[in-house]
Amino acid sequence: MKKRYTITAALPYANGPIHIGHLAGAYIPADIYSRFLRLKGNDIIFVCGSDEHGAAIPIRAKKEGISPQKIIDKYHTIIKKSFEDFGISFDNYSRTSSKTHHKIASEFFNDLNNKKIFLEQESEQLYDEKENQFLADRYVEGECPKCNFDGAYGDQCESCGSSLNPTDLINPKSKLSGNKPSLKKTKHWFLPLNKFDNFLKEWFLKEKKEDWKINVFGQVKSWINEGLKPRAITRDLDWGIPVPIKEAIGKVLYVWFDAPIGYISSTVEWAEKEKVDWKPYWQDPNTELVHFIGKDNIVFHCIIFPSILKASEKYILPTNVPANEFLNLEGRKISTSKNWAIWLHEYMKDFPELQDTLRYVLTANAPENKDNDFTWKDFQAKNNNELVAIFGNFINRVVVLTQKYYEGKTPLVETFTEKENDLLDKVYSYPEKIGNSIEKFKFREAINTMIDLARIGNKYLADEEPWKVIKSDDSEKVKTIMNISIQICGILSMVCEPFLPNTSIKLKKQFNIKNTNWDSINKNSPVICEEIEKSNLIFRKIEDEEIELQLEKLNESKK
Ligand code: B3M
Ligand code: ZN
Repeated sequence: MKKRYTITAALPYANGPIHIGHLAGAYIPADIYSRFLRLKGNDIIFVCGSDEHGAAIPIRAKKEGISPQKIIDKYHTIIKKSFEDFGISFDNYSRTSSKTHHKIASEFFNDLNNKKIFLEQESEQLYDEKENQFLADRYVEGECPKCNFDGAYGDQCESCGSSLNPTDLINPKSKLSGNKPSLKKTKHWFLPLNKFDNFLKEWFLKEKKEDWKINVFGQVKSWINEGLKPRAITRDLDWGIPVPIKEAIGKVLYVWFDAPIGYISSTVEWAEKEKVDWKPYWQDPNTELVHFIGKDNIVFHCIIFPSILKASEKYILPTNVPANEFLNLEGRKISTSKNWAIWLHEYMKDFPELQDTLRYVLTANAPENKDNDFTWKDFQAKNNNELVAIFGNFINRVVVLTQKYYEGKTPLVETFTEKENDLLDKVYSYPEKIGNSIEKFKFREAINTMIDLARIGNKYLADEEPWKVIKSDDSEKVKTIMNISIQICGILSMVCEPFLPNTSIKLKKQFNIKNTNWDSINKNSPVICEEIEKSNLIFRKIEDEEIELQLEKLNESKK
């Protein structure tokens, strides 16, 4: 049955370029899911955009000695380009500095404020005497009171994922002056999460058990059970969306209040361009809303944003939040400040035609249920032993042999033996098998199943040895072998699309495949090529020297 889906991927902060951890955590899984659902003929919108508020931006601006506006313009452009390079198929990629977003976020605040949802409260907040500034969120770092990680931000510990208030930090330090902050009184607007306790217990704990990932469910459950406290949703900062009421002059909305609303603004922007109504995507209870994020964003997407949506009374709640764990790099935590990362724009310079290889490796090795490690050696091995030796080799043999024996045309076969029919049944069951894994957010399983299909094809050719049979003059047998092999290539060209979009384009062109629906290739309408195009290999081997170079580059940043 066709359904409507609103799919979102975390809005990256426009305070730096993006790296492989970002791709693996949210964007590749979201893209696989979106591409698959589109190919199944569903009505889907896949939205994202740059997160351009919050302390992260002015902090970076200060570091680079340019204005916050220049920072967001610079990184928004770089990030957007990286997503295009890696084939992330957003229907809209927006930015939270847009007029539309400022308007929609302000309306959200006003609506909830009019409904008297917020708590207004004076409290003592951390203040940097030297810089004359309150120290919100990332302006302050200290020890996490929950896990003792030294380097937790004022609003969040990236190590254990807890959401914090700046005053919770042990030994806080100003990121501006390095000084120990003092306390100063200021008024803020709070979202009383404690009052959403019943709602969250009802909506989350009761309804959501079965189909949510255990890593996500467990975290959220323990936060709800620990008891939630009010969270300030305004800040004393000079960068952000001004709080749209008179009593709050000089204050801005907390970035985590406005950023998730950015998903809605991005949808509105898309709908205006497409001249369609955005509302069904956010307000029709039949729509499935799915947020793809990294684990450090769980609390915001499973507790805070749903409470905001609930309070607004008009919006649907997420059906699922399939958050990933973290990807490490060569055994160490990826770190922007330590330059321990593989930046996508740099990868593109070194491997300009290997986007699908990176997508493949990051999916096959995705940190789906636990943190995982990316190593350059594994990257090379997966490319050479799986993409080249299995997938690419199979396709290439089929193309070359069909050219050689039948001038690129699929040989027609009248009847298949029982054994051959069994094999055909088996290979045609793969789209459904792969689809089932994708629907369950098991992308590793899905991509392994895809490679298994190529493995079956490869083994079939190796076992049947058409190059020997042809010499024995059994031309009917050779026709059958090549016909079946071409059918497997057809299935592969379709099922690889969510994972390897560039490869899929090449294969569909090569095998002259016009249909673009996941279910259009089946046993009753197999791929029969009139003309298989000769073409270059679809994958290429990665040499040891290329990997050495990458390792050297990475080790440079250790110094
Ligand atoms: N800007 C990403 C991060 O935590 C954050 C996500 C917003 S999603 C609404 O790096
Ligand atoms: Zn912690």
